[in-house]
Amino acid sequence: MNIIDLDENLKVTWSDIGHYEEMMVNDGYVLLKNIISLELLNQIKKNIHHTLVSLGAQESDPFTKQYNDVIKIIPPFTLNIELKRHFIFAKFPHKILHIPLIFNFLIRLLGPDLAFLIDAELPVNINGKTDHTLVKKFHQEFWSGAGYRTFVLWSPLIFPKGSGGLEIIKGSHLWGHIPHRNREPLHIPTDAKSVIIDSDHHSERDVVLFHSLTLHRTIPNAIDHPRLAYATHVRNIFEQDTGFEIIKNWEIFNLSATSKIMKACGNPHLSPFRTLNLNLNESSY
Ligand SMILES: O=C(O)CCC(=O)C(=O)O
Ligand SMILES: [Fe+2]
Repeated sequence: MNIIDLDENLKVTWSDIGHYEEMMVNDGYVLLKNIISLELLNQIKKNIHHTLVSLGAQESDPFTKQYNDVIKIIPPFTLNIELKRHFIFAKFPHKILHIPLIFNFLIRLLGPDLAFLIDAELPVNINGKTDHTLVKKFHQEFWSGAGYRTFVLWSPLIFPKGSGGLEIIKGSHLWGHIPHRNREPLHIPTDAKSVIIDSDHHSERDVVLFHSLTLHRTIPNAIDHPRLAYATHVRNIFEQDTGFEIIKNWEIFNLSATSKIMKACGNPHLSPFRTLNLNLNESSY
């Protein structure tokens, strides 16, 4: 399995990243173990807690009770959009995407001009719910409009033991666009190698990066505690659209030096001396 344990890899070099790049090319995914710090995870959980309380949950209840109470009034899919908006407003995607190993790996994969998908989800997995929006069958993100030069970041933020997880088909990104109907593949080779990223063996601090052609699905939740993940897509803003990127919302989280120079110039007419006497470090250009 493509496991990189941050605790054992505190010092990550550019050549280590080359090794992860090879894993991505060969297997279509890389699992980064314990990459989210406990501190960041706690901040995220606090944010989710505050949102649930603002939507009517009791302050002193544990997450499961809070979540189950709120979904009596707001359906999970809608509630998760609300949770996601607060999560983005608190800049958690930026914090996760700027974790040095994740950030440097994404730059290695895609180049430095990077944006993440705002419309992406906080997918929840609840015992007994079989709705296809909550328990996803094997799929490629490409089927839903992700370009084939896009990567997915999946991070199980609330991941109690027994709550399922994500199943990935190793190497399936190299099968190209897999024929499908009604959100599932028409055929999967019998010798396909499945990789299980479940809560019995993985932690809330793990992150999986995978290619938009990598086949994956939800592992159903067998316990009464909901599982909540964060999933987003990352692309290079200068890439030609190879999917339906144009109809989705993106937020830039890093610019190359070349793009910073463009931004400082302000417009493609390169208006002379627009930045005269301006300290670029103190302004947003
Ligand atoms: O978390 C899940 O249940 C599945 C999420 C998913 O399909 C994705 O992140 O692309
Ligand atoms: Fe997916």
